[in-house]
Amino acid sequence: MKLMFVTETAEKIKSMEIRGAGRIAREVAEALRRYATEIRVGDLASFRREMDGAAQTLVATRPTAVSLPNAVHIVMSGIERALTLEEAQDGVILRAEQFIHSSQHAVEKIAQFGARHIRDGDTILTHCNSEAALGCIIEAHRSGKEIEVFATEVRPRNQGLITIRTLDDAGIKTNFIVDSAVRSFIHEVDLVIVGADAVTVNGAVVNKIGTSQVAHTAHEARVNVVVAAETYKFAPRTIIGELITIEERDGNEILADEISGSLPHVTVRNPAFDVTPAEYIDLIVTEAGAIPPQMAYIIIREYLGWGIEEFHKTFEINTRNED
Ligand code: RUB
Repeated sequence: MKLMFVTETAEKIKSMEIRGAGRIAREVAEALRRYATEIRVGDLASFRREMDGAAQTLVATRPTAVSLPNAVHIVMSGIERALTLEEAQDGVILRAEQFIHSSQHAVEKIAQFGARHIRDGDTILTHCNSEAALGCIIEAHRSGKEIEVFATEVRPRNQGLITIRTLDDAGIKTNFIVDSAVRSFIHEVDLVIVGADAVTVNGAVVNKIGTSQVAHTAHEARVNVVVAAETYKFAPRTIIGELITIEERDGNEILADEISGSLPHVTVRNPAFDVTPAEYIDLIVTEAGAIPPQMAYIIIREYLGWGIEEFHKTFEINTRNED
């Protein structure tokens, strides 16, 4: 009896009406909160079953942004320990509200910390549309620094358009360029700031396709690369070697079916994200402070509460169950 809005939220995430890793996480927490509030079940076991079903529907929408399973994990944690239906329900509602609030707070904190890395007179390049990255740029402008921005177009979904509208609304001088023009302009750029969909234990950053090219170009030109990422974008399961799945979307986002259909030897490939290795990243700004990418494990352990011993415990339990 999945309530409509859970499937609606899932559809909006799939179609990218709801997009951006932070927003996806908050909308998912809100969908679980509403589900827990409005669901009509008679006992604890049914509540757990229903909530698990809703969580699975939401997690299955897009595979890359780890903020999504992390948000679900945070909101659903404790549901197993609850002794009554009411306790389980209240717990989900409370954790969802807390997550949404702390996520908004994290974006504000990152804006303050990130803005300190922007100097008066800097030209910044950003790729895709990241509220965390834009927060830093807008905060630097708000605090009186004179800055200029290069924003990429972001093929195929043109998230760059959302970015330039936001920058324009803030009154920030902005240059709009095609993705392939980054190397032509990198010598006019002092700093690259991007967001993240996932940060792995070895400090690699998964973000919109093209980010690794931007970072590689910046590295070659000795331009610093800053990643703005809330702690819930760090990927705990990379500790045990799990890889981040890179979403590959429909080719018709790049080339209309009627054209590709007439080209039998052509396959359109459309990965939505890529991986930037830690060596091309100077700093990751989180709400807990700015860290070098090599310190990603500390964030996973201290802020998400997943140390390697957690996995040992899980494995022990699993092994015991199999005995
Ligand atoms: C969005 C994207 C953004 C990150 C971070 O990709 O790659 O850079 O999600 O964004 P898509 P934020 O448009 O495919 O969702 O800082 O807003 O969480």
